Amino acid sequence: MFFDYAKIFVKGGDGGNGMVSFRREKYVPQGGPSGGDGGRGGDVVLVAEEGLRTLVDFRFKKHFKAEFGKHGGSKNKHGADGENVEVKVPIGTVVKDLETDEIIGDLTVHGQKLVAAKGGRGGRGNARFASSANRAPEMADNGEAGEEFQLVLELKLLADVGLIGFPNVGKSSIIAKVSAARPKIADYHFTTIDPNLGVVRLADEESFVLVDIPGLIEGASQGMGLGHRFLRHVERTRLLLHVLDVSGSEDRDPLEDFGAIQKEIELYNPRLKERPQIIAANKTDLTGAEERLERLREALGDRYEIFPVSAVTGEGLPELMRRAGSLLKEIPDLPAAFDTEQVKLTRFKPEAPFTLEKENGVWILAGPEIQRWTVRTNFANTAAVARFLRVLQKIGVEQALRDQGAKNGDTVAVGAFEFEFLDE
Ligand SMILES: Nc1nc2c(ncn2[C@@H]2O[C@H](COP(=O)(O)OP(=O)(O)OP(=O)(O)O)[C@@H](O)[C@H]2O)c(=O)[nH]1
Ligand SMILES: [Mg+2]
Repeated sequence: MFFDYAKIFVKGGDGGNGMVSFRREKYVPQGGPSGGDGGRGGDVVLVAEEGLRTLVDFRFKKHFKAEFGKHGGSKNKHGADGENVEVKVPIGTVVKDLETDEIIGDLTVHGQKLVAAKGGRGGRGNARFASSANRAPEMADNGEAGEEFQLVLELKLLADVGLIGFPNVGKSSIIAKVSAARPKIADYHFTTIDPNLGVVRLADEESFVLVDIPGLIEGASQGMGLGHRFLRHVERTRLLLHVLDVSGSEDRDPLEDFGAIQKEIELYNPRLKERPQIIAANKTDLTGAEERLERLREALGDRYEIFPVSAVTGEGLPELMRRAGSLLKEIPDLPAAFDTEQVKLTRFKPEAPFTLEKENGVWILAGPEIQRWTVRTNFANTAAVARFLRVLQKIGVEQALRDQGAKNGDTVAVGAFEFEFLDE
């Protein structure tokens, strides 16, 4: 099985900070708190799109960041939320966390969405902190940072177009010219033993998978020259690209070649007769090609589209690939083309609220939840710090310190912030 891979970086937008401000009223030196909340950062969302066939576009764009939330304003003005960013991926894309190799999701249906990186929550403005005990709170939250991940996208490649033909007609040379595939090319038969896949990129969000099938010979349908093994690959493609050598370089007649291969694929599976097929008349750079091409056109031109090409000069290949791409849009997917075996959609694992380790006599407190609170807290503000310490107590930090043997007066470090553990 062949896979297409891409590594991408996703980051949700940071949340906007909450605002500290007070209403200004006539004759009242300081009115009530009126600092607005910060906006939410946008999410990065992966969306399954049926028009896409490969991950080739991610070779050109790998970073996806959603917009940040705006800061809260005075007069209770809520900061605007950041916009989400949608990233289109082909159906069948499996998404993994690069670090843990854990499957985060599997996009199997058109339009299915997966939030790959959540935006941070906006910080609360000081208006939200007002209480009967404190009518003029001086504190506000900072916005949370958006999540960020390195992701691996993985897609089982299913060939759309199969290159078929006799050995040595130039199938591997063609795939090497139109894709990043680098198969062995040589002037002898059966150079290719295993099929090669190549991704042909036509434009943004338009690509297809081409497979270079080993050469077929007469008797292939009977298993000659590993015919069965190779013909199985032919069966799985939606469009056949029949490569003929019109230079006569091997003293063979392209028209006879064509008939012979047609016969073999039909014998192998009669339904292959209905599979759409176009012809690449290759090696047009050699002398004598013109005349054979003419005869081919006379014999088959009304039934098949014939594209004169040269895998050596590259001439004619762009037109041929564009035509294959446009034909594919009209050809339905093969019913058996997609494996039914699917990975179940898994969610992000709930994270442990914090980690606690002792290093050089100092307790180091870390973890995503702690991280979020350190970002939100303005450590220059006593009220905010007091709340931060209450949060630590609530999520069980105090208990954990006690359980792990922390003593009165021990130093606990959270990022750049340090405090003393007082166990009473
Ligand atoms: N002049 C010329 N030579 C070509 C062209 N295409 C392929 N060749 C030559 O033909 C020979 C066979 O090419 P391959 O691409 O290996 O042919 P293949 O169809 O993959 O062959 P198998 O893997 O054996 O089935 C090589 O020597 C190529 O350099 C062409 O357009 N013009
Ligand atoms: Mg080959």
